[in-house]
Amino acid sequence: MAARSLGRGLGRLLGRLREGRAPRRAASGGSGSVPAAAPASYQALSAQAARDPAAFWGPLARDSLVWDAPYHTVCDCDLRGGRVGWFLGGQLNVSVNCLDQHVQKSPESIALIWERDEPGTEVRVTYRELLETTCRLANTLKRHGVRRGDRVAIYMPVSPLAVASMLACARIGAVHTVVFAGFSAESLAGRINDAKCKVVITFNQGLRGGRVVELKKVVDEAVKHCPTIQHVLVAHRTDSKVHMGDLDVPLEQEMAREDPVCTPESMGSEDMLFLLYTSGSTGTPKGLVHTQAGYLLYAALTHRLVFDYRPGDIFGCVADIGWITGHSYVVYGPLCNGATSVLFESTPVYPDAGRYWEMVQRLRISQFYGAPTAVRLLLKYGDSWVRKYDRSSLRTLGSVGEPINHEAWEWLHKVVGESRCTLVDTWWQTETGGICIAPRPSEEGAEILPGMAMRPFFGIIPVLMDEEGNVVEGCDVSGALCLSQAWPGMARTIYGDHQRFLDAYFRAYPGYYFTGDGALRTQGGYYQITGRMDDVINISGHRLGTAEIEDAMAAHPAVPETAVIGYPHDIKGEAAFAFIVLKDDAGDADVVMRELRATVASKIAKYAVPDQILVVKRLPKTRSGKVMRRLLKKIITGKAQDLGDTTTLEDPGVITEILSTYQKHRDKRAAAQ
Ligand code: 7RM
Repeated sequence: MAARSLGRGLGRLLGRLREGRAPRRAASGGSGSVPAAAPASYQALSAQAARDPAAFWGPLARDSLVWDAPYHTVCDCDLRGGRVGWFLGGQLNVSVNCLDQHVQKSPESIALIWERDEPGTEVRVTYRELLETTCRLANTLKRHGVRRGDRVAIYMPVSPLAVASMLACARIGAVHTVVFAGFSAESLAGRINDAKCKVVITFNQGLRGGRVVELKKVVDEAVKHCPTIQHVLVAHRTDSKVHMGDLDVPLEQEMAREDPVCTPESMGSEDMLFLLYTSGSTGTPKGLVHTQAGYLLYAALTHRLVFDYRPGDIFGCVADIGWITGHSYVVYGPLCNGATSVLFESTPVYPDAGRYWEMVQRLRISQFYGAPTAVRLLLKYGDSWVRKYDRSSLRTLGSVGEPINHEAWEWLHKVVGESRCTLVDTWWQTETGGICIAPRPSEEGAEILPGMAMRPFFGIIPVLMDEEGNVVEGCDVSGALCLSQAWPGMARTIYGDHQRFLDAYFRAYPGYYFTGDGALRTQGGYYQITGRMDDVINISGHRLGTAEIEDAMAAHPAVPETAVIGYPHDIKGEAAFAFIVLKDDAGDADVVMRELRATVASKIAKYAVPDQILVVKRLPKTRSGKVMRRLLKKIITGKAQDLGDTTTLEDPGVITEILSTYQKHRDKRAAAQ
């Protein structure tokens, strides 16, 4: 179901954007450009959203969301002060928008297809069923003391109950914080404590790639250190009986006793909807706050227009709900649009490398949205795993989370999409709430260039900055990517630390939101993201601060100093390289390294474990004692002959020392392969 009747003029324009893209031209590989013969709808809308955001977003919000009370002010934003507010005075409930409005019209339409780990055992959930489950869960939360404004942690893999948990929080005005179920007990505890959660919802166990994941055990370990937790609600994914302690509540049993109806709380547009933790270049992960109306509208509209979602489509985003992609494009965007959303529990290679495409064939998926890291992995297995299955249902392919290299883009486009599907490389962040730069929407049939996010969404105004903080104009230029105008989906603050929010995003370039990424503006005014400019790395699409890995390793008594650097990796996109200094009495270095790997896995998560660890005598430091990671990066990426300015080094001799240690390490690794 598309958004309800859109504002008259806008509705017509947006309608034109979706309709009659008749000769569905394949995205050109950069060579022959496709003429943009269509009406100037994308440009007209972009111009309007830039010129008068209130006139653009106001009618859209009014007409495409279900409100309890109308807003009186569309937009009260001042990026100079980091102040963002949308649809002030308005009242609504997000779960009503995602469930009740569709149940009223077509209760038996399918909301979710749970693609379980075991292929061929998918479960379909109708909008009516999902509403009922959500209400029972909401009532269970209430019975266990959860009130409007309270925080609830969700430590669950992708599943209908996880989605119902999110929506149940939304229904009663509680704030969810989903923690990716691959995070360690310590990471989970850190997030629960920062958010002061009252309740955590989990499963006895998870199943992924045929393996059992002991979720409840991780939660048990975490909540020992979480004084605010009053209850642990435990659902069952497997038959295994887990130990139930004082805090534990059997979820399904409790839900069965509850009323399947729950009156929704009427929430203010700017009340908190959820917190989601993400890594920055310094400190512990930050809990970004997203609010109700603006977030929902932005997720729903981008879902509809970037992916060309149409009623009846089966939307397949394979992201985990522990990341923002899962929030916006597995749950909130698709459900607000009344779509059928696929919940993918498994891995791209289980039981074999054909899993995605076998699923596409079996479920008749129309849009497939995934991460480049999986594409790079799958293309190594060869084309036959793809060609074996019928992909004729696919219309749009999407990529997210990290830059997509040329080879992966071409493979996805030509082999998976048979050069027939539109491929959208979508750039956005936890902070932005939804897609900000992507090849669609656009003028009808407009060209798509490989490896490029390309066009800003409506209301997104990208600006490039040079090192002095001046705006860089023109084409074929690069700079720090900033956005100069507020949009409804953006995060409002960092939970409990608004100053950190201002410092992280609004201080470097006053009056602008700074993304942390660098970008290139090409001929034609397209944007290509070049990567992070800070100490954030991206391992298999998982965002991680190098400082977090360093902090975890610093817990080891034999390791006084570390420096972690990201470097390019064939499949993961980036991997972590750790330089460590050992104490004189550290003992066997191999033992220490093994312990360090285990420490990082238990303090953060397995994916955060460095691929390479190198013992050095000392780190390159400035006279004021700062580690010059820039130089280490040059060394491990083979650019040691071009180190740039090294005059601030306390002792320039350290470079030759580390370089020779590194070269020995590299040669040894090469010989071992
Ligand atoms: C959605 C998501 C955000 C960071 C971002 C970038 C990188 C994301 C792309 C990309 C190049 C893309 N949220 N990134 N998408 N880089 N092209 N299409 O990933 O908060 O977890 O990460 O990811 O560096 O700042 S996130």
